[in-house]
Amino acid sequence: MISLSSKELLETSIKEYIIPSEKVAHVQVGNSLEHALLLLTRSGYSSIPVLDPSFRLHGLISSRLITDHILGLERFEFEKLEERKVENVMSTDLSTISIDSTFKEAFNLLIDQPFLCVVSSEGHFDGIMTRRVVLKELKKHIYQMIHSG
Ligand code: 4BW
Repeated sequence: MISLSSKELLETSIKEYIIPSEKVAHVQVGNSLEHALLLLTRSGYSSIPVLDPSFRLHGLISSRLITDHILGLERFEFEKLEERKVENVMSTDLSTISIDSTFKEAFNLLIDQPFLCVVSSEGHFDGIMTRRVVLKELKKHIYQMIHSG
């Protein structure tokens, strides 16, 4: 196996590490909060992308954002789950990377976020890069350094 130096690893493209869009659980613009909550619960993920039919990224929706939104003064207003759409509640404040980004760029951003959306310059959603993938690669790299040193 070819062993990369730490500098080489940081400069590696993220291309081979991304989870492709077809494997990413997501909701579509226009979906109700109820649909999003069902998908979040079934998939087990706490936050997922909101896309349109052309696979353009609009934001992220999470169980936390949904429960906060339906929380009334003394009760959960469950009727809002059916009435409201994901685009009214999703977060749009997100950092994205491109498929040509380096491991180093992703690594820095993944310190504060569990995953990053990979988006092309035309706004097409290509997939996600997760913290887990980065940790796995770092673990492999550290073990290789220990065993070669
Ligand atoms: O259903 C799950 N399957 C597996 N294999 N692992 C899971 C699952 N749910 C959670 N996990 C684990 C992962 O290690 O818990 C971590 C935190 O999950 P999260 O954030 O809070 O739901 C997971 O870490 P990760 O793989 O580094 O993923 C980071 C975040 O990326 C997840 C989730 O918001 C998003 N994500 C990951 N894979 C996804 C996805 N979103 C949609 N579709 C996917 N395939």
